[in-house]
Amino acid sequence: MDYAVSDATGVNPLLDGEEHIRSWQTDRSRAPIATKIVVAGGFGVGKTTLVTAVSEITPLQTEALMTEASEETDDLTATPGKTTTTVAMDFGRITLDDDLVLYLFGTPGQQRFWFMWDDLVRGAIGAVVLADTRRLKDCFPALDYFESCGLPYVVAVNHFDGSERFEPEDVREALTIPPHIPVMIMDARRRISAIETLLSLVAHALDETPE
Ligand SMILES: Nc1nc2c(ncn2[C@@H]2O[C@H](COP(=O)(O)OP(=O)(O)OP(=O)(O)O)[C@@H](O)[C@H]2O)c(=O)[nH]1
Ligand SMILES: [Mg+2]
Repeated sequence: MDYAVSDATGVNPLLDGEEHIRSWQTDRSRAPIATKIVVAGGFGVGKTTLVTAVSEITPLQTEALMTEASEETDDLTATPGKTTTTVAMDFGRITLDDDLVLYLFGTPGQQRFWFMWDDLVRGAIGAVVLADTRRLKDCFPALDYFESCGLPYVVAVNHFDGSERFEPEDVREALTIPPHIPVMIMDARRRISAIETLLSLVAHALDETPE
């Protein structure tokens, strides 16, 4: 099933956020389907950035300031501008094609908060695993987690400025991702790029769901 990024009136709901939300809330003829999606990946890979970029509501964030105390455990070499980290979850919402509402749950990246994941994935239709090609191995725990619990997932490489560009097939090979799982290169800061990733996950989750 394809979900277009516009509605029947020709108004693009993803760009006209406030107006769209108003009509969405008052139109009684519609029965939108609500689904839950998890955004996972290693520390500082851009999970909070993605949820913030696409959310049509002010995203719920649980960011805590990082201090020198975590210098030993939290490697900031790839993201020197990062000053906070997610300690519980990110939460946002996006409506696609007027009848599909995605509730986005971003996981915390630091290993010491992984106990949250079992709660965050409950009821989800699928997950986006974000990866950074400079530290690919950081996404292995997320890949293993979703493989072991059987949740459909896609792999999205969040391309950071200045890092080497790779083709999706190179990333697939490096991570040994099976052929049926979508792998894409995106930019978590760009709304349209992040939405494309979410659409790909929804399509993949529908393919994986038994009739
Ligand atoms: N250049 C560039 N910077 C990015 C991109 N995505 C995120 N960032 C920056 O990278 C840093 C990490 O982003 P976050 O969104 O906090 O990462 P996170 O995965 O939520 O981190 P944790 O919750 O701490 O695991 C931030 O300083 C962002 O501004 C990107 O695509 N390109
Ligand atoms: Mg975060």
